[in-house]
Amino acid sequence: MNRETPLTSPNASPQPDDLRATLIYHVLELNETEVLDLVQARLQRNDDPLVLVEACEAGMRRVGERYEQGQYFLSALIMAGEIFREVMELVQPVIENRIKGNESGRILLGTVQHDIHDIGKNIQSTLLSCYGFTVLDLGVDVPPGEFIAQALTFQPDIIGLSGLLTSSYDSMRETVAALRQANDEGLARVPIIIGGGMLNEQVRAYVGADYWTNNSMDGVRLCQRLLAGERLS
Ligand code: B12
Repeated sequence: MNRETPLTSPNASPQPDDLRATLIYHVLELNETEVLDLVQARLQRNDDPLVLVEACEAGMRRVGERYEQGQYFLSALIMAGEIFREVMELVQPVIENRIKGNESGRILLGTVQHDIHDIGKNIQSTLLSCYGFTVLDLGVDVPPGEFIAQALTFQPDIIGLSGLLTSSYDSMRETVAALRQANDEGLARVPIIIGGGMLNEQVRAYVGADYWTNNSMDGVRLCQRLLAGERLS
C-alpha cells in the first residue's frame, strides 16, 4: 500500500494552506482520530466549516482512486464513509448555526434505486436545510414509484436524484421517465437535478434530467436560481 508523507507533522498545527493537504492526507490514510481532532480543533478556532468539508470530500475522492487501483479494499471504503459521517456530525451544527438561511422552496431528494451511497446526498440535504429550504429526504435505494408517490403528496418545487454508481444512470433515467410520465397524468412538472461525483453533461443528457452537479454548493445556488425563476441554459 502506498504511504504518502503528510505535508505537516500530525502533531504540529497546520497553516491554512497546509490544512487542506493535511486533512486530505489523514482521510486518505483512514486516520480517524487525526481527522476528527483536526476538524474539532479548527471548528473551535472558527474556521469555515465548508472548507473543512471540501477538504474531506477531496480525501474521499482519493480513497476511491486507491480502491480503483486495487490498493484499498471495500473495508477501506466503509471506513472512509464512517470517518466522513463523523466529520459531518461535527460540522453540521456549526453550519446550521452560521448559515440559517431563509429560502422558501421544497426539495424532494433521494438516492436512486440499487444505490446506497448517501454521504453526498446527506451533505446536500443538510446544506439545503441550512439555507432555509424544506427538504424531504427519501433516503437510499429509492424506487421510481416512491419518488412519484412522495412527489404527489409533498408537491416539491425541485426534485434531486443522487447516484454514484455507473449503474445508477439507468435508475436515474427510469426515475426521470416515470416522473415525466406522471406529469402527463397530473403531477406538476418541476426541474429535476441529478447529483453525484461521477456525473457530467453526457450523463445528464442520457438520464433526461434538467440539470446536473457534483458539488453541493453549486446545488444550493442552482436551487436558489431556479426558485427565483431564472431560466438557466
Ligand atoms: C464511501 C463510499 C462507499 C461507502 C458508502 C457509504 C455511504 N453511506 O454512502 C460504501 C462502502 C458502503 C460503498 C459501497 C459501494 N461502493 Co462506493 N464509494 C465510496 C467512495 C469512496 C466515496 C463516495 C463519497 O461519499 N464521496 C464523497 C461525497 C461528498 O461526494 P458525492 O457523493 O459525489 O457528493 C457530492 C456531490 O456529488 C453533490 N451531490 C451528491 N448527491 C447529490 C444530489 C443532488 C440532487 C445534488 C444537487 C448534489 C448532490 O454533493 C456532494 C457534496 O459536494 C466512492 C469513491 C468516489 N470517488 O466517489 C466509492 C464509489 C462510488 N463506490 C464504488 C463501488 C463500486 C461501490 C460498491 C459497488 C462496492 C462493492 N463491490 O460492493 C458498493 C455499492 C453498493 C451499492 N449498492 O450502492 C465505485 C463506483 C464505480 C462505478 N463506476 O460505478 C466508487 C467510485 C469507487 C471506485 N473508484 O471504484 N461505497
